[in-house]
Amino acid sequence: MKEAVFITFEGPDGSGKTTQSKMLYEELLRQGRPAIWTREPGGTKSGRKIRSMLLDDPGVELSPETELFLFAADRAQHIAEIIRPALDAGKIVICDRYMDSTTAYQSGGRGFPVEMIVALNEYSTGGLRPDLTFLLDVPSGIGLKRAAGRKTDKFEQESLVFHQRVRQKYLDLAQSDSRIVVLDGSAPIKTIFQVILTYLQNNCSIINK
Ligand code: Z5A
Repeated sequence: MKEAVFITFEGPDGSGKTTQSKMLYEELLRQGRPAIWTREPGGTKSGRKIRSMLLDDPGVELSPETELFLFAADRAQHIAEIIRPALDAGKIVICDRYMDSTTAYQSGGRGFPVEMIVALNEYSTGGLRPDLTFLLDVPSGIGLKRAAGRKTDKFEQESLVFHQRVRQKYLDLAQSDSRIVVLDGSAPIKTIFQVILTYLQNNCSIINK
């Protein structure tokens, strides 16, 4: 496997991506590795404005096409401003959601043709793919229940069927791409993190044994 320096975390709502990606980031810092943690949408200043439009601005209605292009725009800026410079500076980049989210939500969830999404992802990322992706898989009901305790955003208000299609698209992606490692997101937090550490210790050199 190519050395993992660009690692993404993916999964349905409430699957534990933020929890696990931040734990990995903190472990890397603890071990003295140069690392950054970032997320999509909203990893840049302009991205935070885009995030608000996409997720929780009550006065904004977006067509599915506009939504799709805003996610792509957020990502293009995120790469230009944060991800590429960090990778060029030799840092490990941990990113909470990236291009697979667009495939899962806008193709799986919204129903855009997958070939078009793959082409848009390719264009908006300039071909920058993660070296490794951890997919936290949870049954849709569990993820939504975890997310329900907080202020809900536009996606969390979608139907259970929408979220089941998102989950299935993620699993289809994982089947077709060995970059994606599927983890049981319904296991306890510490257990999942141990699986991540063991995977990294066995497959790349960014974590000490
Ligand atoms: N979206 C899109 O459509 N297209 C795109 O291209 C992109 C995104 C990039 C972004 O919201 C929304 O945008 C997202 C997809 C869409 N849909 N939604 N909603 P976001 O990133 O801000 O929201 P999210 O991804 O859904 O994050 P989240 O709800 O915060 O979930 P999470 O990061 O996977 O989970 P968490 O914050 O780590 O944990 C949630 C709660 O569960 C928390 O209380 C934890 O303590 C608890 N938790 C975590 N792990 C466990 C375990 N293992 N057991 C028990 N409890 C746990």
